[in-house]
Amino acid sequence: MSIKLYGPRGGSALRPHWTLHELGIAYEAVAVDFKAGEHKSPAFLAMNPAGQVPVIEVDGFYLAESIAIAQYLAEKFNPALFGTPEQKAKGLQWALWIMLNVQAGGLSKMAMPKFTGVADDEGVEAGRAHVAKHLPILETYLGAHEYLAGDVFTISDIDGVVTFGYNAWAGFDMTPFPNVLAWIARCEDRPAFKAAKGE
Ligand SMILES: N[C@@H](CCC(=O)N[C@@H](CS)C(=O)NCC(=O)O)C(=O)O
Repeated sequence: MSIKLYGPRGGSALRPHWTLHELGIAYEAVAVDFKAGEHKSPAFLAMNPAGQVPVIEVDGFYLAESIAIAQYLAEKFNPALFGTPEQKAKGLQWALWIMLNVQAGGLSKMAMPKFTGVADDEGVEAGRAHVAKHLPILETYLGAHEYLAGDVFTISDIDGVVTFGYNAWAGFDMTPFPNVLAWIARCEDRPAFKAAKGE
């Protein structure tokens, strides 16, 4: 079987890198040259019309969107990484909640000036207020549960933890959220995370 993953070991593309390492599946990591506009080339757009990484290619099957890729890989190679149907559903509930309430309108808004080079103090403050409003909900949940699905690590923890990786650019102060920080540390301590990052 031939597996190629297009995209760096960071940002959204870290989700499928980490998932493949959790699954112990050998693959080829393919770098995409953003500066040369490779992600907008006809060859790349044929793989993903959205012109974004990550994209995975498995024996001629192409798939984009990091959460969809991670779900597909777990489904194909080891569904145990989902846990029970209830754990799978509960984990997905939280992974989606994090993406919709912490990333969208929050961390991504705070990080935008770092990517565009255009200052936007109002946008950064709105993003900060958005995260501050929602994060206590996750903090309370993780005070009672070790992982998003409950007591076991699942694919949803990969989805959720990678979202918080955007804080490297956003700079949201996480110190009032020790349960969230402990969960991130617990997940990032996994050998597969370190291997995915190339550490
Ligand atoms: N929702 C997508 C987001 C993918 C995404 O934003 N990729 C960025 C890099 S982290 C990208 O390719 N940006 C280039 C562009 O949008 O032109 C996913 O999770 O896969």
